[in-house]
Amino acid sequence: MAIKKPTTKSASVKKPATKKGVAKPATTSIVAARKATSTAKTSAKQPILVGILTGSPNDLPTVVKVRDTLTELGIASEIIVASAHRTPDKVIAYIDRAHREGVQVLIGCAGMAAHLAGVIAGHTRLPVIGLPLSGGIVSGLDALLSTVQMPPGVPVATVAVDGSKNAAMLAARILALKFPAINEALEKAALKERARYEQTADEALAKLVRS
Ligand code: C2R
Repeated sequence: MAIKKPTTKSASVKKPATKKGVAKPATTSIVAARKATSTAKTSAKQPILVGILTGSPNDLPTVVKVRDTLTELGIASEIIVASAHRTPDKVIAYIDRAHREGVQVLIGCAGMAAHLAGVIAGHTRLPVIGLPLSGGIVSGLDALLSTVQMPPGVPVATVAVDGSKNAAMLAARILALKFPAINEALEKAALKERARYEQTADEALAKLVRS
Protein backbone atom coordinates (compact mmCIF):
# COMPACT_ATOMS: atom_id res chain seq x y z
CA MET A 1 0.00 0.00 0.00
CA ALA A 2 1.40 3.38 -0.96
CA ILE A 3 0.88 5.87 1.82
CA LYS A 4 2.43 9.25 1.06
CA LYS A 5 4.16 11.25 3.76
CA PRO A 6 1.61 13.68 5.20
CA THR A 7 2.22 17.37 4.65
CA THR A 8 0.39 18.70 7.70
CA LYS A 9 1.80 21.61 9.66
CA SER A 10 2.94 21.04 13.20
CA ALA A 11 -0.03 20.44 15.48
CA SER A 12 1.82 21.38 18.61
CA VAL A 13 0.31 23.42 21.38
CA LYS A 14 2.32 26.63 21.76
CA LYS A 15 4.64 26.24 24.72
CA PRO A 16 5.61 29.03 27.08
CA ALA A 17 9.21 30.25 26.77
CA THR A 18 11.66 27.98 28.57
CA LYS A 19 12.55 29.33 31.98
CA LYS A 20 16.17 29.91 32.85
CA GLY A 21 17.70 26.90 34.51
CA VAL A 22 15.08 24.42 33.27
CA ALA A 23 16.75 21.57 31.43
CA LYS A 24 16.02 21.23 27.71
CA PRO A 25 14.12 18.09 26.65
CA ALA A 26 16.41 15.12 26.16
CA THR A 27 16.03 15.00 22.38
CA THR A 28 19.16 12.91 21.86
CA SER A 29 18.01 10.22 24.23
CA ILE A 30 14.79 10.03 22.20
CA VAL A 31 16.79 9.27 19.09
CA ALA A 32 18.48 6.46 20.95
CA ALA A 33 15.17 5.32 22.38
CA ARG A 34 13.66 5.32 18.93
CA LYS A 35 16.39 3.03 17.64
CA ALA A 36 15.83 0.71 20.55
CA THR A 37 12.03 0.71 20.57
CA SER A 38 10.89 1.50 17.06
CA THR A 39 9.54 -1.86 16.07
CA ALA A 40 7.60 -1.24 12.86
CA LYS A 41 7.47 -4.27 10.57
CA THR A 42 6.13 -2.31 7.61
CA SER A 43 8.40 -1.08 4.82
CA ALA A 44 11.19 1.21 5.99
CA LYS A 45 10.14 3.75 3.34
CA GLN A 46 6.66 4.17 4.81
CA PRO A 47 6.18 7.20 7.02
CA ILE A 48 5.42 6.53 10.67
CA LEU A 49 1.79 7.60 11.09
CA VAL A 50 1.14 6.40 14.65
CA GLY A 51 3.27 7.01 17.72
CA ILE A 52 2.56 4.55 20.54
CA LEU A 53 3.84 5.73 23.92
CA THR A 54 3.77 3.44 26.91
CA GLY A 55 4.59 4.10 30.55
CA SER A 56 6.73 1.07 31.31
CA PRO A 57 8.71 -1.66 29.58
CA ASN A 58 6.50 -4.04 31.58
CA ASP A 59 3.53 -2.87 29.45
CA LEU A 60 5.09 -4.06 26.21
CA PRO A 61 3.42 -7.52 25.94
CA THR A 62 0.02 -5.75 25.66
CA VAL A 63 1.24 -2.70 23.76
CA VAL A 64 2.99 -4.69 21.05
CA LYS A 65 -0.45 -5.96 19.97
CA VAL A 66 -1.35 -2.37 19.01
CA ARG A 67 1.69 -2.24 16.75
CA ASP A 68 0.92 -5.67 15.29
CA THR A 69 -2.67 -4.75 14.39
CA LEU A 70 -1.49 -1.54 12.73
CA THR A 71 1.13 -3.50 10.80
CA GLU A 72 -1.54 -5.92 9.56
CA LEU A 73 -3.38 -2.89 8.16
CA GLY A 74 -0.20 -1.64 6.47
CA ILE A 75 0.26 1.26 8.87
CA ALA A 76 3.77 2.05 10.09
CA SER A 77 4.05 2.88 13.79
CA GLU A 78 6.67 3.09 16.48
CA ILE A 79 6.68 2.28 20.18
CA ILE A 80 8.29 4.66 22.65
CA VAL A 81 8.70 3.78 26.32
CA ALA A 82 8.28 7.08 28.19
CA SER A 83 6.39 8.04 31.31
CA ALA A 84 4.65 11.29 32.23
CA HIS A 85 5.75 10.58 35.80
CA ARG A 86 9.22 9.12 35.46
CA THR A 87 10.54 10.68 32.23
CA PRO A 88 8.27 13.65 31.44
CA ASP A 89 10.99 15.37 29.36
CA LYS A 90 11.17 12.32 27.12
CA VAL A 91 7.40 12.40 26.53
CA ILE A 92 7.53 16.07 25.49
CA ALA A 93 10.59 15.57 23.29
CA TYR A 94 8.87 12.69 21.51
CA ILE A 95 5.73 14.76 20.90
CA ASP A 96 7.89 17.51 19.38
CA ARG A 97 9.59 15.00 17.10
CA ALA A 98 6.26 13.42 16.16
CA HIS A 99 5.01 16.84 15.04
CA ARG A 100 8.15 17.45 12.99
CA GLU A 101 8.03 14.04 11.34
CA GLY A 102 4.34 14.05 10.42
CA VAL A 103 2.99 11.47 12.86
CA GLN A 104 -0.82 11.75 12.66
CA VAL A 105 -2.18 9.93 15.72
CA LEU A 106 -0.72 9.32 19.17
CA ILE A 107 -1.66 6.46 21.47
CA GLY A 108 -0.88 6.68 25.19
CA CYS A 109 -0.81 3.37 27.07
CA ALA A 110 -0.45 3.15 30.84
CA GLY A 111 -1.64 1.30 33.90
CA MET A 112 -2.42 2.39 37.46
CA ALA A 113 -2.37 6.25 37.77
CA ALA A 114 -2.48 6.46 33.99
CA HIS A 115 -1.77 10.12 33.26
CA LEU A 116 0.29 9.54 30.15
CA ALA A 117 -2.42 9.91 27.49
CA GLY A 118 -3.80 13.02 29.22
CA VAL A 119 -0.40 14.66 29.38
CA ILE A 120 0.14 13.89 25.68
CA ALA A 121 -3.25 15.45 24.87
CA GLY A 122 -2.22 18.57 26.77
CA HIS A 123 0.80 19.01 24.49
CA THR A 124 -0.68 18.40 21.06
CA ARG A 125 -3.73 18.91 18.90
CA LEU A 126 -3.19 15.58 17.18
CA PRO A 127 -5.87 13.03 18.07
CA VAL A 128 -4.87 11.07 21.17
CA ILE A 129 -6.13 7.59 21.97
CA GLY A 130 -5.82 6.30 25.52
CA LEU A 131 -5.23 2.61 26.22
CA PRO A 132 -5.68 1.88 29.93
CA LEU A 133 -3.82 -1.20 31.08
CA SER A 134 -4.74 -3.72 33.77
CA GLY A 135 -2.39 -4.61 36.60
CA GLY A 136 -3.46 -2.01 39.11
CA ILE A 137 -6.52 -2.16 41.36
CA VAL A 138 -9.91 -3.59 40.29
CA SER A 139 -8.54 -5.06 37.05
CA GLY A 140 -7.48 -1.73 35.57
CA LEU A 141 -10.41 0.43 36.70
CA ASP A 142 -7.85 2.87 38.14
CA ALA A 143 -6.17 3.24 34.75
CA LEU A 144 -9.50 3.44 32.91
CA LEU A 145 -10.76 6.33 35.04
CA SER A 146 -7.39 8.12 35.00
CA THR A 147 -7.37 7.96 31.21
CA VAL A 148 -11.00 8.71 30.38
CA GLN A 149 -11.88 11.42 32.93
CA MET A 150 -10.24 14.31 31.09
CA PRO A 151 -11.23 17.92 31.66
CA PRO A 152 -13.43 19.46 28.93
CA GLY A 153 -11.37 20.68 25.97
CA VAL A 154 -8.59 18.11 26.27
CA PRO A 155 -10.06 14.89 24.86
CA VAL A 156 -8.54 11.44 25.07
CA ALA A 157 -10.45 8.82 23.07
CA THR A 158 -10.27 5.99 25.58
CA VAL A 159 -10.66 2.34 24.59
CA ALA A 160 -11.33 -0.62 26.89
CA VAL A 161 -8.85 -1.83 29.49
CA ASP A 162 -6.18 -3.81 27.58
CA GLY A 163 -8.09 -3.00 24.36
CA SER A 164 -4.98 -3.08 22.18
CA LYS A 165 -6.82 -4.07 19.04
CA ASN A 166 -9.40 -1.30 19.31
CA ALA A 167 -6.72 1.30 20.01
CA ALA A 168 -5.14 0.33 16.68
CA MET A 169 -8.48 0.09 14.85
CA LEU A 170 -9.52 3.54 16.08
CA ALA A 171 -6.20 5.01 14.95
CA ALA A 172 -6.75 3.35 11.57
CA ARG A 173 -10.27 4.80 11.27
CA ILE A 174 -8.92 8.28 11.96
CA LEU A 175 -6.19 7.78 9.36
CA ALA A 176 -8.70 6.36 6.86
CA LEU A 177 -10.31 9.81 6.62
CA LYS A 178 -7.11 11.00 4.94
CA PHE A 179 -5.60 7.86 3.39
CA PRO A 180 -7.88 5.87 1.02
CA ALA A 181 -5.51 2.86 1.13
CA ILE A 182 -6.11 2.55 4.88
CA ASN A 183 -9.86 2.74 4.33
CA GLU A 184 -9.54 -0.16 1.88
CA ALA A 185 -7.43 -2.15 4.34
CA LEU A 186 -10.09 -1.61 7.01
CA GLU A 187 -12.84 -2.79 4.67
CA LYS A 188 -10.89 -5.94 3.83
CA ALA A 189 -10.20 -6.57 7.53
CA ALA A 190 -13.91 -6.18 8.36
CA LEU A 191 -14.91 -8.71 5.68
CA LYS A 192 -12.29 -11.17 6.92
CA GLU A 193 -13.43 -10.73 10.52
CA ARG A 194 -17.07 -11.26 9.56
CA ALA A 195 -16.20 -14.48 7.69
CA ARG A 196 -14.21 -15.72 10.71
CA TYR A 197 -17.07 -14.87 13.07
CA GLU A 198 -19.71 -16.59 10.94
CA GLN A 199 -17.58 -19.69 10.49
CA THR A 200 -16.98 -19.92 14.24
CA ALA A 201 -20.72 -19.50 14.91
CA ASP A 202 -21.63 -22.19 12.34
CA GLU A 203 -19.10 -24.60 13.84
CA ALA A 204 -20.33 -23.96 17.39
CA LEU A 205 -23.98 -24.49 16.38
CA ALA A 206 -23.14 -27.67 14.46
CA LYS A 207 -21.33 -29.01 17.54
CA LEU A 208 -24.37 -28.23 19.69
CA VAL A 209 -26.71 -30.09 17.31
CA ARG A 210 -24.39 -33.13 17.35
CA SER A 211 -24.14 -33.27 21.17
P1 C2R B 1 6.29 -0.42 36.42
O1 C2R B 1 5.85 -1.80 36.06
O2 C2R B 1 7.41 0.09 35.52
O3 C2R B 1 6.60 -0.24 37.88
O4 C2R B 1 5.05 0.56 36.13
C1 C2R B 1 2.93 1.92 33.78
O5 C2R B 1 2.21 2.03 32.56
C2 C2R B 1 2.72 0.62 34.49
O6 C2R B 1 1.48 0.05 34.11
C3 C2R B 1 3.82 0.37 36.76
C4 C2R B 1 2.73 1.02 35.97
O7 C2R B 1 2.89 2.43 36.01
C5 C2R B 1 2.43 2.92 34.78
N1 C2R B 1 2.86 4.27 34.46
C6 C2R B 1 2.00 5.28 34.30
C7 C2R B 1 2.75 6.34 33.80
N2 C2R B 1 4.02 5.95 33.71
C8 C2R B 1 4.09 4.68 34.11
N3 C2R B 1 0.70 5.27 34.57
C9 C2R B 1 2.21 7.65 33.38
O8 C2R B 1 2.99 8.48 32.92
O9 C2R B 1 0.98 7.85 33.43
